[in-house]
Amino acid sequence: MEAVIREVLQKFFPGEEIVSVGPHGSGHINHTFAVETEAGKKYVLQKINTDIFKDVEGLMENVVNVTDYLRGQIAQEGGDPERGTMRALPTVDGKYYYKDVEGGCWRVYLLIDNVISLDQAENEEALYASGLAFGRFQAQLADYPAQTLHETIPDFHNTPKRYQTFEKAVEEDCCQRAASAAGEIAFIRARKVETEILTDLLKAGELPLRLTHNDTKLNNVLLDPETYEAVCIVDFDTIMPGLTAYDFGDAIRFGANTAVEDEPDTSRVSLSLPLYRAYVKGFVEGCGGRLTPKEIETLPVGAKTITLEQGIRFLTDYLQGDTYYQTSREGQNLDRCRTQLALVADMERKWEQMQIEAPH
Ligand code: GN1
Ligand code: MG
Repeated sequence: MEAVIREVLQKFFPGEEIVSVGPHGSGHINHTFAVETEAGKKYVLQKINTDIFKDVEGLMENVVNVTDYLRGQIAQEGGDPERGTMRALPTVDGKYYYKDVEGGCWRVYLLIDNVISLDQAENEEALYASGLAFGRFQAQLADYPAQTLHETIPDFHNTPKRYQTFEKAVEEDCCQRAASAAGEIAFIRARKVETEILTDLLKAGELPLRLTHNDTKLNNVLLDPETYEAVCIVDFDTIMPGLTAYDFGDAIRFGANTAVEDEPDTSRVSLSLPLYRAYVKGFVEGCGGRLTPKEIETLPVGAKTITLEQGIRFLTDYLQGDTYYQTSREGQNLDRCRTQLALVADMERKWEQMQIEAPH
Protein backbone atom coordinates (compact mmCIF):
# COMPACT_ATOMS: atom_id res chain seq x y z
CA MET A 1 0.00 0.00 0.00
CA GLU A 2 1.28 3.48 -0.83
CA ALA A 3 2.45 5.42 2.22
CA VAL A 4 0.08 8.27 1.45
CA ILE A 5 -2.94 5.95 1.46
CA ARG A 6 -1.79 4.53 4.78
CA GLU A 7 -1.59 8.08 6.15
CA VAL A 8 -5.12 8.85 4.91
CA LEU A 9 -6.61 5.64 6.30
CA GLN A 10 -5.15 6.47 9.70
CA LYS A 11 -7.13 9.71 9.71
CA PHE A 12 -10.44 8.14 8.72
CA PHE A 13 -10.18 4.75 10.42
CA PRO A 14 -7.76 4.93 13.33
CA GLY A 15 -7.44 1.55 14.96
CA GLU A 16 -9.29 -0.32 12.20
CA GLU A 17 -7.40 -3.12 10.47
CA ILE A 18 -7.58 -2.56 6.70
CA VAL A 19 -7.40 -5.77 4.68
CA SER A 20 -7.75 -4.43 1.15
CA VAL A 21 -7.68 -1.25 -0.93
CA GLY A 22 -8.46 -1.60 -4.64
CA PRO A 23 -9.66 0.48 -7.61
CA HIS A 24 -13.39 1.13 -7.76
CA GLY A 25 -15.81 2.48 -10.40
CA SER A 26 -15.12 4.13 -13.74
CA GLY A 27 -14.99 7.89 -13.12
CA HIS A 28 -12.82 10.11 -15.31
CA ILE A 29 -11.91 12.80 -12.78
CA ASN A 30 -11.33 11.59 -9.22
CA HIS A 31 -9.41 8.47 -8.16
CA THR A 32 -11.68 5.99 -6.43
CA PHE A 33 -10.88 2.96 -4.25
CA ALA A 34 -12.89 0.39 -2.31
CA VAL A 35 -11.59 -0.25 1.20
CA GLU A 36 -12.39 -3.28 3.31
CA THR A 37 -11.63 -3.74 6.99
CA GLU A 38 -10.93 -6.93 8.87
CA ALA A 39 -14.28 -6.53 10.59
CA GLY A 40 -15.92 -6.71 7.13
CA LYS A 41 -16.81 -3.01 6.82
CA LYS A 42 -16.62 -1.50 3.33
CA TYR A 43 -15.93 2.07 2.34
CA VAL A 44 -15.33 4.15 -0.77
CA LEU A 45 -12.15 6.21 -0.60
CA GLN A 46 -11.70 9.00 -3.12
CA LYS A 47 -8.84 11.28 -3.99
CA ILE A 48 -10.51 14.45 -5.19
CA ASN A 49 -9.08 16.03 -8.32
CA THR A 50 -8.22 19.47 -6.97
CA ASP A 51 -7.10 20.82 -10.35
CA ILE A 52 -10.78 20.60 -11.25
CA PHE A 53 -12.47 21.00 -7.86
CA LYS A 54 -10.58 23.93 -6.44
CA ASP A 55 -12.85 24.57 -3.44
CA VAL A 56 -12.90 21.20 -1.65
CA GLU A 57 -14.29 22.77 1.52
CA GLY A 58 -17.29 24.13 -0.40
CA LEU A 59 -17.66 20.92 -2.38
CA MET A 60 -17.85 18.79 0.76
CA GLU A 61 -20.22 21.23 2.42
CA ASN A 62 -22.57 20.73 -0.56
CA VAL A 63 -22.26 16.95 -0.31
CA VAL A 64 -22.88 16.77 3.43
CA ASN A 65 -25.77 19.23 3.45
CA VAL A 66 -27.54 17.77 0.43
CA THR A 67 -27.17 14.15 1.57
CA ASP A 68 -28.43 15.11 5.07
CA TYR A 69 -31.41 16.81 3.52
CA LEU A 70 -32.11 13.85 1.25
CA ARG A 71 -31.95 11.44 4.18
CA GLY A 72 -34.78 13.43 5.74
CA GLN A 73 -36.82 13.33 2.53
CA ILE A 74 -36.23 9.62 1.99
CA ALA A 75 -37.22 8.80 5.58
CA GLN A 76 -40.42 10.84 5.18
CA GLU A 77 -41.27 8.88 2.05
CA GLY A 78 -40.80 5.62 3.94
CA GLY A 79 -37.54 4.70 2.16
CA ASP A 80 -34.27 3.51 3.68
CA PRO A 81 -32.17 6.65 4.24
CA GLU A 82 -28.97 4.65 4.77
CA ARG A 83 -29.12 2.97 1.37
CA GLY A 84 -31.02 5.73 -0.40
CA THR A 85 -28.21 8.28 -0.43
CA MET A 86 -24.48 8.51 0.24
CA ARG A 87 -23.02 9.01 3.69
CA ALA A 88 -19.73 10.87 3.92
CA LEU A 89 -17.60 10.09 6.97
CA PRO A 90 -15.55 12.59 8.97
CA THR A 91 -11.88 12.25 9.86
CA VAL A 92 -10.68 12.11 13.45
CA ASP A 93 -10.57 15.91 13.27
CA GLY A 94 -14.26 16.10 12.37
CA LYS A 95 -13.69 17.35 8.82
CA TYR A 96 -15.23 15.67 5.82
CA TYR A 97 -11.99 15.54 3.88
CA TYR A 98 -8.34 15.11 4.71
CA LYS A 99 -5.45 16.97 3.12
CA ASP A 100 -2.39 14.72 2.98
CA VAL A 101 1.22 15.85 3.38
CA GLU A 102 1.55 16.26 -0.39
CA GLY A 103 -1.58 18.43 -0.55
CA GLY A 104 -3.89 15.72 -1.98
CA CYS A 105 -7.50 15.83 -0.74
CA TRP A 106 -9.34 12.67 0.26
CA ARG A 107 -12.84 11.74 1.39
CA VAL A 108 -14.64 8.60 2.45
CA TYR A 109 -18.18 7.32 1.97
CA LEU A 110 -19.84 4.21 3.31
CA LEU A 111 -19.90 1.68 0.49
CA ILE A 112 -23.39 0.63 -0.53
CA ASP A 113 -23.30 -3.12 -1.03
CA ASN A 114 -25.19 -5.51 -3.31
CA VAL A 115 -25.69 -3.04 -6.14
CA ILE A 116 -24.52 -2.71 -9.74
CA SER A 117 -23.35 0.32 -11.69
CA LEU A 118 -23.71 0.03 -15.47
CA ASP A 119 -21.40 1.60 -18.04
CA GLN A 120 -23.85 0.50 -20.69
CA ALA A 121 -27.57 -0.16 -20.47
CA GLU A 122 -28.56 -3.81 -20.29
CA ASN A 123 -32.30 -3.33 -20.60
CA GLU A 124 -35.14 -0.83 -20.54
CA GLU A 125 -35.76 -1.48 -16.85
CA ALA A 126 -32.42 0.11 -15.99
CA LEU A 127 -33.26 3.25 -17.98
CA TYR A 128 -36.76 3.51 -16.57
CA ALA A 129 -35.43 3.08 -13.03
CA SER A 130 -32.66 5.64 -13.42
CA GLY A 131 -35.08 8.11 -15.01
CA LEU A 132 -37.46 7.66 -12.13
CA ALA A 133 -34.61 8.10 -9.65
CA PHE A 134 -33.30 11.32 -11.22
CA GLY A 135 -36.83 12.69 -11.57
CA ARG A 136 -37.49 11.98 -7.90
CA PHE A 137 -34.15 13.45 -6.98
CA GLN A 138 -35.16 16.71 -8.59
CA ALA A 139 -38.54 16.60 -6.86
CA GLN A 140 -36.94 15.84 -3.47
CA LEU A 141 -34.64 18.83 -3.84
CA ALA A 142 -37.30 21.21 -5.17
CA ASP A 143 -37.43 23.15 -1.89
CA TYR A 144 -33.73 22.91 -1.04
CA PRO A 145 -32.22 26.39 -0.50
CA ALA A 146 -30.25 26.49 -3.74
CA GLN A 147 -28.54 29.80 -2.86
CA THR A 148 -26.61 28.01 -0.07
CA LEU A 149 -24.83 25.75 -2.56
CA HIS A 150 -21.26 26.45 -3.62
CA GLU A 151 -20.78 26.57 -7.39
CA THR A 152 -18.17 23.79 -7.63
CA ILE A 153 -17.37 24.34 -11.32
CA PRO A 154 -18.50 27.69 -12.72
CA ASP A 155 -20.21 27.54 -16.14
CA PHE A 156 -20.25 23.75 -16.00
CA HIS A 157 -23.08 23.27 -18.49
CA ASN A 158 -22.77 26.62 -20.21
CA THR A 159 -22.61 25.21 -23.73
CA PRO A 160 -21.82 28.52 -25.51
CA LYS A 161 -18.85 28.97 -23.16
CA ARG A 162 -17.73 25.40 -23.86
CA TYR A 163 -17.92 26.26 -27.55
CA GLN A 164 -15.72 29.34 -27.10
CA THR A 165 -13.12 27.32 -25.21
CA PHE A 166 -13.15 24.76 -28.01
CA GLU A 167 -12.57 27.44 -30.68
CA LYS A 168 -9.65 28.75 -28.64
CA ALA A 169 -8.16 25.27 -28.40
CA VAL A 170 -8.47 24.83 -32.18
CA GLU A 171 -6.81 28.17 -32.77
CA GLU A 172 -3.94 27.50 -30.35
CA ASP A 173 -3.58 23.87 -31.47
CA CYS A 174 -0.85 23.43 -28.87
CA CYS A 175 -0.30 19.72 -29.62
CA GLN A 176 -0.69 19.92 -33.42
CA ARG A 177 -3.69 17.65 -33.28
CA ALA A 178 -6.32 19.81 -35.00
CA ALA A 179 -5.53 18.39 -38.45
CA SER A 180 -6.37 14.89 -37.21
CA ALA A 181 -9.79 16.10 -36.08
CA ALA A 182 -10.75 18.28 -39.03
CA GLY A 183 -14.03 16.44 -39.65
CA GLU A 184 -15.06 16.68 -36.01
CA ILE A 185 -14.19 20.38 -35.85
CA ALA A 186 -16.32 21.07 -38.93
CA PHE A 187 -19.21 19.01 -37.52
CA ILE A 188 -19.22 21.06 -34.32
CA ARG A 189 -18.86 24.39 -36.10
CA ALA A 190 -21.87 23.59 -38.28
CA ARG A 191 -23.94 23.33 -35.09
CA LYS A 192 -22.74 26.45 -33.29
CA VAL A 193 -26.21 28.06 -33.14
CA GLU A 194 -27.58 24.96 -31.46
CA THR A 195 -25.26 25.40 -28.51
CA GLU A 196 -27.22 28.55 -27.62
CA ILE A 197 -30.84 27.35 -27.72
CA LEU A 198 -31.24 26.39 -24.07
CA THR A 199 -29.19 29.17 -22.53
CA ASP A 200 -31.18 31.68 -24.63
CA LEU A 201 -34.45 30.23 -23.33
CA LEU A 202 -33.11 30.52 -19.79
CA LYS A 203 -32.12 34.15 -20.36
CA ALA A 204 -35.55 34.88 -21.81
CA GLY A 205 -37.18 33.46 -18.68
CA GLU A 206 -38.84 30.65 -20.61
CA LEU A 207 -37.10 27.87 -18.68
CA PRO A 208 -36.67 27.78 -14.91
CA LEU A 209 -33.39 27.26 -13.11
CA ARG A 210 -33.63 24.23 -10.83
CA LEU A 211 -31.39 22.28 -8.55
CA THR A 212 -29.82 19.70 -10.82
CA HIS A 213 -27.32 16.86 -10.48
CA ASN A 214 -25.37 17.71 -13.64
CA ASP A 215 -23.73 14.31 -14.11
CA THR A 216 -26.67 11.96 -14.60
CA LYS A 217 -24.82 9.11 -16.27
CA LEU A 218 -26.36 5.68 -15.84
CA ASN A 219 -23.31 4.56 -13.86
CA ASN A 220 -24.05 7.24 -11.27
CA VAL A 221 -27.20 5.36 -10.26
CA LEU A 222 -26.60 2.24 -8.21
CA LEU A 223 -29.14 -0.43 -9.16
CA ASP A 224 -30.44 -3.56 -7.52
CA PRO A 225 -28.82 -6.42 -9.50
CA GLU A 226 -32.01 -8.47 -9.56
CA THR A 227 -34.87 -6.02 -9.98
CA TYR A 228 -32.86 -3.22 -11.65
CA GLU A 229 -34.61 -0.78 -9.35
CA ALA A 230 -32.59 2.27 -8.39
CA VAL A 231 -31.07 2.11 -4.92
CA CYS A 232 -28.98 5.28 -4.71
CA ILE A 233 -27.76 8.18 -6.82
CA VAL A 234 -24.07 8.96 -6.34
CA ASP A 235 -21.54 11.62 -7.40
CA PHE A 236 -22.80 14.89 -5.95
CA ASP A 237 -19.75 16.86 -7.04
CA THR A 238 -21.61 19.01 -9.52
CA ILE A 239 -24.93 19.57 -7.79
CA MET A 240 -25.69 23.15 -8.75
CA PRO A 241 -28.51 25.24 -10.13
CA GLY A 242 -29.10 24.17 -13.74
CA LEU A 243 -31.61 23.28 -16.42
CA THR A 244 -33.73 20.12 -16.29
CA ALA A 245 -33.02 19.55 -19.98
CA TYR A 246 -29.33 19.01 -19.23
CA ASP A 247 -29.96 16.46 -16.48
CA PHE A 248 -32.35 14.62 -18.75
CA GLY A 249 -30.04 14.91 -21.71
CA ASP A 250 -26.89 13.68 -20.02
CA ALA A 251 -28.66 10.51 -18.95
CA ILE A 252 -29.80 9.90 -22.53
CA ARG A 253 -26.37 10.67 -23.96
CA PHE A 254 -24.86 7.93 -21.85
CA GLY A 255 -27.65 5.46 -21.11
CA ALA A 256 -29.55 5.33 -24.41
CA ASN A 257 -26.40 5.00 -26.52
CA THR A 258 -26.05 1.51 -27.99
CA ALA A 259 -22.26 1.74 -27.56
CA VAL A 260 -19.94 2.67 -24.72
CA GLU A 261 -18.67 6.23 -24.43
CA ASP A 262 -15.21 5.50 -25.87
CA GLU A 263 -16.20 2.94 -28.52
CA PRO A 264 -13.61 3.22 -31.32
CA ASP A 265 -16.05 1.83 -33.93
CA THR A 266 -18.64 4.57 -34.35
CA SER A 267 -20.85 2.33 -36.52
CA ARG A 268 -21.92 0.76 -33.23
CA VAL A 269 -23.14 4.09 -31.89
CA SER A 270 -26.83 4.92 -32.10
CA LEU A 271 -29.69 6.26 -30.04
CA SER A 272 -31.89 3.40 -28.89
CA LEU A 273 -35.46 4.69 -29.04
CA PRO A 274 -36.79 2.01 -26.66
CA LEU A 275 -34.14 2.98 -24.08
CA TYR A 276 -34.84 6.66 -24.71
CA ARG A 277 -38.58 6.19 -24.18
CA ALA A 278 -38.04 4.14 -21.05
CA TYR A 279 -35.99 6.98 -19.57
CA VAL A 280 -38.53 9.62 -20.61
CA LYS A 281 -41.29 7.67 -18.90
CA GLY A 282 -39.33 7.25 -15.67
CA PHE A 283 -38.04 10.80 -15.55
CA VAL A 284 -41.34 12.55 -16.23
CA GLU A 285 -43.06 10.27 -13.71
CA GLY A 286 -40.35 10.88 -11.12
CA CYS A 287 -40.61 14.67 -11.48
CA GLY A 288 -44.22 14.23 -10.39
CA GLY A 289 -45.94 16.93 -12.43
CA ARG A 290 -43.37 19.60 -11.61
CA LEU A 291 -42.08 20.11 -15.14
CA THR A 292 -43.48 23.01 -17.14
CA PRO A 293 -44.79 22.30 -20.66
CA LYS A 294 -41.75 24.17 -22.04
CA GLU A 295 -39.41 22.00 -20.00
CA ILE A 296 -41.03 18.84 -21.32
CA GLU A 297 -40.96 20.17 -24.87
CA THR A 298 -37.25 20.97 -24.64
CA LEU A 299 -36.10 17.64 -23.16
CA PRO A 300 -35.04 16.34 -26.60
CA VAL A 301 -33.12 19.57 -27.18
CA GLY A 302 -31.37 18.85 -23.89
CA ALA A 303 -30.35 15.40 -25.10
CA LYS A 304 -28.87 16.79 -28.29
CA THR A 305 -27.27 19.85 -26.70
CA ILE A 306 -25.46 17.98 -23.99
CA THR A 307 -24.29 15.26 -26.34
CA LEU A 308 -22.84 17.97 -28.56
CA GLU A 309 -21.38 19.71 -25.48
CA GLN A 310 -19.76 16.48 -24.34
CA GLY A 311 -18.30 15.99 -27.83
CA ILE A 312 -16.95 19.54 -27.63
CA ARG A 313 -15.46 18.90 -24.18
CA PHE A 314 -13.76 15.65 -25.19
CA LEU A 315 -12.39 17.23 -28.36
CA THR A 316 -11.14 20.30 -26.47
CA ASP A 317 -9.27 18.00 -24.07
CA TYR A 318 -7.81 16.02 -26.96
CA LEU A 319 -6.62 19.25 -28.60
CA GLN A 320 -5.17 20.50 -25.31
CA GLY A 321 -3.18 17.31 -24.72
CA ASP A 322 -5.51 15.17 -22.55
CA THR A 323 -5.14 17.11 -19.33
CA TYR A 324 -8.73 17.00 -18.01
CA TYR A 325 -10.19 13.51 -18.47
CA GLN A 326 -8.22 10.47 -17.38
CA THR A 327 -7.21 8.38 -20.37
CA SER A 328 -5.86 4.85 -20.61
CA ARG A 329 -4.83 4.86 -24.26
CA GLU A 330 -3.78 7.26 -26.97
CA GLY A 331 -6.60 8.86 -28.92
CA GLN A 332 -9.20 7.91 -26.31
CA ASN A 333 -10.55 11.44 -26.00
CA LEU A 334 -10.86 11.67 -29.78
CA ASP A 335 -12.74 8.35 -29.80
CA ARG A 336 -14.96 9.67 -27.02
CA CYS A 337 -15.62 12.81 -29.04
CA ARG A 338 -16.45 10.76 -32.12
CA THR A 339 -19.03 8.63 -30.29
CA GLN A 340 -20.72 11.79 -29.05
CA LEU A 341 -20.87 13.34 -32.51
CA ALA A 342 -22.11 10.09 -34.05
CA LEU A 343 -24.85 10.09 -31.44
CA VAL A 344 -25.77 13.69 -32.28
CA ALA A 345 -26.03 12.69 -35.95
CA ASP A 346 -28.28 9.78 -35.06
CA MET A 347 -30.47 12.02 -32.89
CA GLU A 348 -30.87 14.30 -35.89
CA ARG A 349 -32.06 11.32 -37.94
CA LYS A 350 -34.49 10.29 -35.21
CA TRP A 351 -35.52 13.81 -34.24
CA GLU A 352 -39.23 13.41 -35.02
CA GLN A 353 -39.44 10.23 -33.00
CA MET A 354 -37.69 11.81 -30.04
CA GLN A 355 -40.32 14.48 -29.52
CA ILE A 356 -42.29 14.27 -26.30
CA GLU A 357 -45.86 15.36 -25.89
CA ALA A 358 -46.56 17.38 -22.77
CA PRO A 359 -49.44 15.91 -20.75
CA HIS A 360 -52.50 18.17 -20.90
C1 GN1 B 1 -16.76 13.28 -15.90
O1 GN1 B 1 -15.62 11.69 -13.54
P1 GN1 B 1 -16.98 11.40 -14.01
O2 GN1 B 1 -16.98 10.18 -14.86
O3 GN1 B 1 -17.98 11.35 -12.90
C2 GN1 B 1 -17.23 14.72 -15.99
C3 GN1 B 1 -18.65 14.77 -16.53
C4 GN1 B 1 -18.70 14.10 -17.88
C5 GN1 B 1 -18.19 12.67 -17.74
C6 GN1 B 1 -18.12 11.98 -19.08
C7 GN1 B 1 -16.51 17.06 -13.15
O4 GN1 B 1 -17.51 12.61 -14.92
O5 GN1 B 1 -19.07 16.11 -16.68
O6 GN1 B 1 -20.01 14.09 -18.37
O7 GN1 B 1 -16.88 12.65 -17.15
N1 GN1 B 1 -17.16 15.36 -14.69
C8 GN1 B 1 -16.58 16.55 -14.53
O8 GN1 B 1 -18.18 10.61 -18.91
O9 GN1 B 1 -16.11 17.19 -15.46
MG1 MG C 1 -18.93 12.91 -12.06
